[in-house]
Amino acid sequence: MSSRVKVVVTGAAGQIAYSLIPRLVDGNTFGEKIVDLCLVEIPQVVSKLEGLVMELEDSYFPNMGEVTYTDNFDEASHNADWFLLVGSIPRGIVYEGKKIEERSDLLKINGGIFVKQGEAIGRNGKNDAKILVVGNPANTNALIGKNSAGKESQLWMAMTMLDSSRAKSIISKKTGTNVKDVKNMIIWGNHSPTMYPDIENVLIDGKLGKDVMNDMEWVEGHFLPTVQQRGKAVIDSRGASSATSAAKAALDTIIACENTTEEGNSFSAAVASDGAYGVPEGLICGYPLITLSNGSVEIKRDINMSEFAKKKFQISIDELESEREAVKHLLK
Ligand code: NAX
Repeated sequence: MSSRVKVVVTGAAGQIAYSLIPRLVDGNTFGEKIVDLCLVEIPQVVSKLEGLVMELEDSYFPNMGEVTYTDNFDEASHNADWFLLVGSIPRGIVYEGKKIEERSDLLKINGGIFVKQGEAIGRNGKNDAKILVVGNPANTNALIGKNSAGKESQLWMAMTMLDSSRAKSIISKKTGTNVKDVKNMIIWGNHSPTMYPDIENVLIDGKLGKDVMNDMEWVEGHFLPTVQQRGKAVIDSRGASSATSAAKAALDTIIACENTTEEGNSFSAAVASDGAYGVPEGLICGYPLITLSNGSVEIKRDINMSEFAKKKFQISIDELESEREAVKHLLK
């Protein structure tokens, strides 16, 4: 295993990145490996990264390798092991005089970015590169990027770890269990309010959720809407989208991919469907994932879904299909 890892981060002057980047080099995420960072921003703000690099240098990170910054993604992408695609226009901000709240607007604005970035990753990234799309609409941005990259050996993911962590927190509060004992928290579908957080297959202190959390009124009336709308609730309160929790979720996704998954557990991210669980092929869909001891990341395939769960999941699959339809002109 290489003792160095190169990580490219887009949106590096944004609020998620400010919380994320220092923790990529603090020795917790990649262990003892030396981490080379390449930070990417748009030309209008790229100069701000000079200050961030100064702060990184001033922070005493023994595992930090070479740190560079650029507004040229193509240049940044050479031989990278990890791509954290955070850069995009977030919900809630005013863009060209209009407040961006609808997914359709986000799709339009952000879709184009991911064609170019995908092509560069396919051409220049390592053959076994892992790509985590955080920028919304994350699943469909990843679909566009993966399609443009055209390299099956690279793993494209869209982030649903934050949704999974939010769901774990609610369950832990409800049951008085520490979050670390809430496992196998699956987020099915899209990173959007249609996602289905699987309350039946989650393991709470080793017990199946369906045996512990059987108050369906609470599940439907509180649990599902709270997880599904949590992003909006944070925006309404902070006036900005989730940042430190999103950064932690990105780090947790990397850690989950870099380490073998323990028996019975899984982690959440959206990856391309190969038809698993009846999802149309190619859609970037939230699944339970496991990392095998040889390092490969796979969909966990032995989850039983109730009719209730399947119905909820289908709503999100339908949304992913309609998003794919909306960006079909960007797909090769
Ligand atoms: P910020 O607006 O603070 O930062 C975004 C940064 O991206 C800006 O500095 C901007 O200049 C840069 N950028 C835009 N286009 C770029 C490009 N083509 N190349 C490089 N950089 C580019 O947003 P922030 O709060 O950091 O959020 C970033 C994205 O994460 C948003 O799309 C947001 O919606 C999304 N989120 C995704 C979450 C998830 O769970 N998947 C949760 C949190 C967050 O809502």
